[in-house]
Amino acid sequence: MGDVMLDFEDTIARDQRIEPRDPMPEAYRKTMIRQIAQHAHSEIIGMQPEGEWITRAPTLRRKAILLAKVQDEAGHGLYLYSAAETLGADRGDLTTRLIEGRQKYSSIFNYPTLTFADVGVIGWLVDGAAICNQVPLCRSSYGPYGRAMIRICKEESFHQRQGYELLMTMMRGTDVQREMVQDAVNRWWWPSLMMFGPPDGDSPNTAQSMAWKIKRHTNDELRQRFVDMSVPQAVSLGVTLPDPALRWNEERGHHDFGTPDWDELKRVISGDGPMNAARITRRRQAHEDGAWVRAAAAAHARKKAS
Ligand code: FAQ
Repeated sequence: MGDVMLDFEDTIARDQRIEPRDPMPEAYRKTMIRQIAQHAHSEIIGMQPEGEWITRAPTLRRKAILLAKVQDEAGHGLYLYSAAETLGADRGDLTTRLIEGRQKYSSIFNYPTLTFADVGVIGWLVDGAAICNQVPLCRSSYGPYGRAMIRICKEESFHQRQGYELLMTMMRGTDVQREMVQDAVNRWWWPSLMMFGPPDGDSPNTAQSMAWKIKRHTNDELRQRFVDMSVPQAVSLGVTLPDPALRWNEERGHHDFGTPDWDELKRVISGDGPMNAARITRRRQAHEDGAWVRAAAAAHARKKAS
């Protein structure tokens, strides 16, 4: 066991990847499964808020773009479940944990999408925050996770740009369209900041995950990076970010900003957000609807093996 730990620590110290068959401490394996599963569930549940607008997209072009984006999120979920399987997790078990409320997914997907402007704002802010968080994860110490993240980030970048382009189009439209965009920004800004997790002083996992080089930056560092990145984009778009405390701090070389409502984050994480119940009910229903496909695939596999 001593040697196992030494090999592992040495690989981490040399900034090399841990691969599925490499020795690893049980706590590292558990942490990786937790983070990857939460991430996979987020991609799958994350199809719902925008998916609700596929049948109501304003043009054929917007509908085709939205369909492709939502399908990409499904693909991300599948790569990530595969990455979790390399650590010995069982995909069926992970899904059961999700639909029984025993495993988390990102708080952001528990807010409603009220107008089509929400589709643009999710692309701009939610995919923007996801990229900010996930680009450093391409260098995460667990090989299959880091490699999955490279492709995911490329697709998320495209998603972010399509959201921004949709919003630019709406901002060039009518007063009502501009109001829709501003209203969506007002509703999604603070939940987007919460995607980065609790503040560093209140994050039980950050120190160990940084030591293991799973996470490369703390939650607060990435949140700051996201704010700094979003402010000039908001100016170009012509929208106001709903934070009276937001201002450039010359000394720090960063924007100062207000404090998110951390009690709201705790409520949403613990299942008490505006759309938690609806999201899980829908996921459970989809899982039940797919039972015949899983049974058919298993029967086919048995037949081929015999
Ligand atoms: N919501 O000690 P920390 C996307 C949990 S994908 C819910 O800071 P950690 C693509 C956390 O799991 C979005 N739970 O934990 C898309 C931990 O749980 P525990 C998802 C949260 O792991 C776009 C506890 O609180 N992205 O958006 C949240 O070091 C558009 C304590 O927190 C990822 O999953 C939260 N916001 O850091 C799809 C990225 N924050 O230990 C569709 C990978 C924290 O009680 C449309 N994950 N928790 O079981 C990560 O980078 C990290 O896991 C963090 C949390 C940063 C999320």
